[in-house]
Amino acid sequence: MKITFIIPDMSWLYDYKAQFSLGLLYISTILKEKGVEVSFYDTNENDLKDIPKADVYGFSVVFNTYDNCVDLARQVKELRPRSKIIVGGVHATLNQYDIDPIFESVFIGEAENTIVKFVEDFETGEFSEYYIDDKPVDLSNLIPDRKLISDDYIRTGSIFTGDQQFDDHGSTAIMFTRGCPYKCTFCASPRVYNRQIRFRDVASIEKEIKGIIKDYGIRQFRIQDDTFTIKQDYLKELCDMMKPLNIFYRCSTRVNHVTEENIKNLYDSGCREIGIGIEVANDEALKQLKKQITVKQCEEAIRIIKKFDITLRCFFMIGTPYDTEQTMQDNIDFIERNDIDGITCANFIPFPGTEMYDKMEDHNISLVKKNTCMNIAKHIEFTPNIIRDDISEKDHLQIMKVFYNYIDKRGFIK
Ligand code: B12
Ligand code: SF4
Repeated sequence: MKITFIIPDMSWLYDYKAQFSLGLLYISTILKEKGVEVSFYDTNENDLKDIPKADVYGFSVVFNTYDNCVDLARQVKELRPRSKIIVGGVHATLNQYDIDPIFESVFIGEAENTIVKFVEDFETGEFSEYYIDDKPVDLSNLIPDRKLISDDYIRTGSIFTGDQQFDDHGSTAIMFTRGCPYKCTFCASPRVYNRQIRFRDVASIEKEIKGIIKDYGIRQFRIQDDTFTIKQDYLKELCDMMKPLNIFYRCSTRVNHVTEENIKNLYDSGCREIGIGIEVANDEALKQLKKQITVKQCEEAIRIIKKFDITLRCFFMIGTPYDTEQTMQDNIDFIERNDIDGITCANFIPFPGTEMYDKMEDHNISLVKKNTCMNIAKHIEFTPNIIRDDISEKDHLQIMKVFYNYIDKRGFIK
């Protein structure tokens, strides 16, 4: 059996190759173990009509890539009518009842187990419409085989703010956990992982990191986890393992898991950049987003992190139904009074399957626009993605612009 995963348009990202989907690598690793021939076809660089023949074409979808994937899937079906087209990923999982029939099999949730069932079904020719993960995947010995894709999707340049480099051999992405126990109303994670977090064995992570150093000479890592800093004893064990490896990494943490002890452990084991999700520097708006943090906690976390030689990036989100002129000004004041090295600002999209999408009316949203503004970047026209009950789109945009103009002036928008 031959399966080709198709990489859709990701031109809105600065460097889409920089973080190739680990999810696809994980399932490709299992497929290879089962004797399947796996390849990737990148439509950002190649014309779809030149796609090599395969028995199965696969797409990994998030909300933002879904429409393009449907388009591509239709074109592939015309070119290769006898091939099977399958889909998986976060958006397929969350929006499972509204997936275009061009996708003949839809994978719901983690797919390391279900993809094996699919391979078995390929032998008989009897496929299911849905492949649903009915038990969590055993993470103990799961290591993605990076050799399945060419070096330039694995090895990227600097992952640190200001293009800092701590080593000359590039960087790569890695994950230590899956899931998150929190319930932020704008995030897909609570539905994808049912608010359960699972931790990989530290020994398996050590094997993966040592393998990357040996095979690629890479010593800089982007740790992609949602909340791996959540469990103190796990974090300690992990950091103790990483300390002697002479690596450098960036990661994210929730501010309520920032303690001096945690940050010291992170720093000593090579952490040189931390991202924290502030979202909005206003307690009432944070409460509405169910972020379960306060502005005071954010400032305390910043104070602790800045005791170390660690670059600090703060993530903000505008375009929500809770934006007011006051919250925009609160964001600005927050940035002015804290020692922050980098800002990333997201434009809120209510993803299907999140609380804010499912309970739109409770969150003051009357409509989610069809063509979404996926990112805040100079090359993308900036608009809110929702129509609010209380104010016009024009007024909402005016409010968002207060913060947008400020971060633009500060040089935080590329
Ligand atoms: C790391 C990460 C990134 C990285 C890497 C993205 C990537 N390509 O993997 C970067 C920074 C590039 C990124 C970018 C974006 N991201 Co992001 N990202 C994540 C994060 C934190 C982890 C993803 C991950 O690696 N998970 C671990 C792997 C093992 O899981 P997985 O990818 O879901 O794959 C498993 C299954 O889904 C399934 N599967 C996946 N694909 C397929 C395909 C087939 C055929 C099959 C059979 C199975 C299958 O099998 C895999 C193994 O079990 C998630 C949050 C989360 N925890 O999921 C957000 C998340 C996926 N991102 C999100 C978004 C919105 C984006 C952006 C659109 C942001 C933007 N505005 O630019 C872009 C889109 C880029 C893209 N095309 O993917 C949203 C998606 C929401 C949604 N409903 O779709 C999430 C859920 C966060 C959130 N806000 O809720 N992201
Ligand atoms: S935003 Fe972060 S903390 Fe909140 S549910 Fe999502 S992954 Fe968890």
